[in-house]
Amino acid sequence: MKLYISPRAPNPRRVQMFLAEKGINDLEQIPVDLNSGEHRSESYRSKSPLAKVPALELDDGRVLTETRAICTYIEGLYPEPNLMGIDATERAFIEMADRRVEWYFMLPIANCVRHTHPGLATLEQPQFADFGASQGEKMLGTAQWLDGELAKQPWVAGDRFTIADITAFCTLEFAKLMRFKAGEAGFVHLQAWRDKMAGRPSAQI
Ligand SMILES: N[C@@H](CCC(=O)N[C@@H](CS)C(=O)NCC(=O)O)C(=O)O
Repeated sequence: MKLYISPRAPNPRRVQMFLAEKGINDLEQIPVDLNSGEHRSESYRSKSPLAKVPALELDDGRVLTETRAICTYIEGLYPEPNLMGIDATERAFIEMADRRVEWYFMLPIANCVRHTHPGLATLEQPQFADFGASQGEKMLGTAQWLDGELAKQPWVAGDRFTIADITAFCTLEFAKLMRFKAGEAGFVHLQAWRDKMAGRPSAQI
């Protein structure tokens, strides 16, 4: 299998952290240069038609995209340590937390960065600065919610480390591009959790 990634991009990083947590370190990783538009090339689009990373090319040539789908596949192949839930109930609650983070935290942060940061102008055209700024405000509501969750439980989805922590951590690290730091914004529990996450070997990627 081959994993197509992009250094510093949050979604590939989610898969890279997921692999690291599973102790998988022999999967071939192929960098795709987003700045030069390599992901829009015909050859990359033949693998990922919507021109997105990450993408996982299977040994039979089929290609999986979408971070959660790739992680679901890896979890199936390498069940330990379990990161996505061991039974129907746990799987559903972890997925709920992960999707909340993805849709209501990662998406507005990505929109804010993509529409306001000059470095992202090559990816996002046209950039709508006002829309970006409003998305930056909107994500504060989710940060507040996350801060409350982490005040009462050690991890994003509850009492153990899961894929939802990986999604939230990669999102928060990406939010540095919009100069957001949880502690400075008053979210002390979110900051403490982020600092704990930053100490994991998988976070060094
Ligand atoms: N929903 C997708 C999102 C993938 C995505 O947006 N990837 C970004 C990098 S983090 C990308 O490929 N951006 C290139 C572009 O938008 O042109 C997933 O979960 O993998």
